Amino acid sequence: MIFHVDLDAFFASIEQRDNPVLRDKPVLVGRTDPQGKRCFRGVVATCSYEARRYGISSGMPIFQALKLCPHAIVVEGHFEKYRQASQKMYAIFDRYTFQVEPTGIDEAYLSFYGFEDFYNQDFLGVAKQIKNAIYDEIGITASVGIAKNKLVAKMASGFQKPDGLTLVINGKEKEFLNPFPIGKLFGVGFQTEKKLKSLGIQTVGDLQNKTLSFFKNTFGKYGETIWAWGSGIDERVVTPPPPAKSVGRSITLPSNSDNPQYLKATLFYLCQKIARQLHGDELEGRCLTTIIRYADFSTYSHQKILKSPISSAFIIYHHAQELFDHFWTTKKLRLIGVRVSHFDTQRQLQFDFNAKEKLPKMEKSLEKIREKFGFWSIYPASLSVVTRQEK
Ligand code: TTP
Ligand code: MG
Repeated sequence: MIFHVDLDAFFASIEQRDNPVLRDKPVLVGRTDPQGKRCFRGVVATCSYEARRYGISSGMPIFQALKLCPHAIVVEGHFEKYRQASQKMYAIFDRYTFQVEPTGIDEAYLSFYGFEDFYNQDFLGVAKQIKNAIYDEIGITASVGIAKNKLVAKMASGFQKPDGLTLVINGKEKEFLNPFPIGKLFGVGFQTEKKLKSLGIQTVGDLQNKTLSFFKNTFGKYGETIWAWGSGIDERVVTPPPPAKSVGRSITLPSNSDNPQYLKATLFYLCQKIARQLHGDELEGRCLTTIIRYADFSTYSHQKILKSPISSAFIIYHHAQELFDHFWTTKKLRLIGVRVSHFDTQRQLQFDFNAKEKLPKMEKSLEKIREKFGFWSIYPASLSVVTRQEK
């Protein structure tokens, strides 16, 4: 089975969570840039479900929204909070399956193929647990759609929003999609909707009554996909993203600066952010890069290859600062960044030699392994020099 999980009115729900005055009220969140620095109050990024009752939706100019609902409360977004909530959501998913495909800051596909016995086929139960965990740990509601493929799961998660839970039983995909207006079918944009309607196709059911060749002839390859999706057929698999190749952070300074103290404090701040992610993802990197952009936009990056992989904020900062001191010309900067890359794929186990009482036990275990597989089957890395000569 596949789940599609989508947080409800995400940005607005977080604002309502943190400010009781906003609860149960029509709330509009102004568009925020991803760094959370400036808020564009011109357009609605999202709005609470109380506001949606007035016909307000994402992307609508705020002045227009306020005409529909004059008592709506407009708030600025707080991107850092949304990022944290999103991270928590993904951490919850990881507890239930490792097959997670993120599709946005507040939504993802989760695959449970291979987990049928593990969860006793009780996917409604799993979905309820995930919804409860999101509510308890993040403080907002989510909607979940469950189906045998991505398309139907996605349509199901939106079916009973907010706080929805919809399971489409195997074999009932076509029936479930039948009544949806054609414009609501995932993959159908505004232009296609117009064209489909002009052909007399108002609902997904109307699409299902047409043949595949009709769609192929009218829309080409895209038509095949739309026809298949409308018929509840979707072969796409849930694909987790490839592992990160680097972890980096940069910041455009609020105003250009040549104050070394301030610049280094910013550098240290970035290193702490990077370390948090590296620790969370259990990564260590051997290459450190600093990026500096001067007021005239000229940009330089400098790299340093390290003897051993690093993930600690203090050590990242130690090397970043060294590079920075070496290359910065003391002219004003507008951007500063740090990146750690070249991750170690094989992490070495560290024996804790300080725990002396454990040593005899550990050595006895080593001896047992050697009795069975020979001395060189297991040895401290420091012996590799010997092995090269003796083996
Ligand atoms: P969505 O999941 O599309 O919307 P939503 O969570 O607000 O509402 P729903 O209950 O229908 O899922 O997007 C997630 C967040 O992304 C949303 O809260 C705000 C942001 N966003 C924008 O900034 N601009 C946009 O145009 C859209 C659609 C979303
Ligand atoms: Mg959402």
